[in-house]
Amino acid sequence: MKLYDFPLSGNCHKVRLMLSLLQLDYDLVFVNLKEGEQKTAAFLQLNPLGQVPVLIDEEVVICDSQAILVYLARRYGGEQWLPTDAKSMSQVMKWLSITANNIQNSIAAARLHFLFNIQLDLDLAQQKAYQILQIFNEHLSRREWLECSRPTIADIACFPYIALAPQGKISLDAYPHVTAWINRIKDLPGYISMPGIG
Ligand SMILES: N[C@@H](CCC(=O)N[C@@H](CS)C(=O)NCC(=O)O)C(=O)O
Repeated sequence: MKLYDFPLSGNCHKVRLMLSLLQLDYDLVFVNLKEGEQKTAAFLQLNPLGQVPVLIDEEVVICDSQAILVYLARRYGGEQWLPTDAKSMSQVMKWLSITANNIQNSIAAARLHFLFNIQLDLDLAQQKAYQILQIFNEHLSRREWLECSRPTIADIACFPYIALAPQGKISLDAYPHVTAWINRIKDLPGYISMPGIG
């Protein structure tokens, strides 16, 4: 397998973490986002959206971190990481949508502003970030994992940008159930970190 990657990307880290938890071998291909390598003709052949991560597994090319997690879980993870019964699968998928929308547009957006000087409505991003953290904290006050009483790709998909929240000047201090969940993920066998996650 080959992962087109940028080290500071939380979306790429979801995939690196999943590959490690599944103990899968792969090659990393560095895509220099700062130099615009993701917009070259060659890369756009892989992902017309011009974004990392992209995973290639033999003849299969997958873009979008959530889609890649679904692929890895189904292809290599058995029932553990993405269960196939209708209720459990829909519960896991809900969190994939939440991370791609609510987390990306709030917590991840604030981080982009401070780390890469991206101009955006910071007040709105931070306000939405605290709303979503409150929802996670309440949800995790009653369970250890987001769904299914065990780690699934729901947890892996939501983890990086929440753990990276302090880089967007969003404090996790008021969310003890979220920080306990972060620590449980860090304790998983095969866990790997990335720059910005302590
Ligand atoms: N929905 C996509 C978003 C991917 C994304 O935003 N990738 C960023 C890095 S985290 C990127 O490649 N940005 C460069 C660009 O948009 O030009 C996913 O989950 O993979």
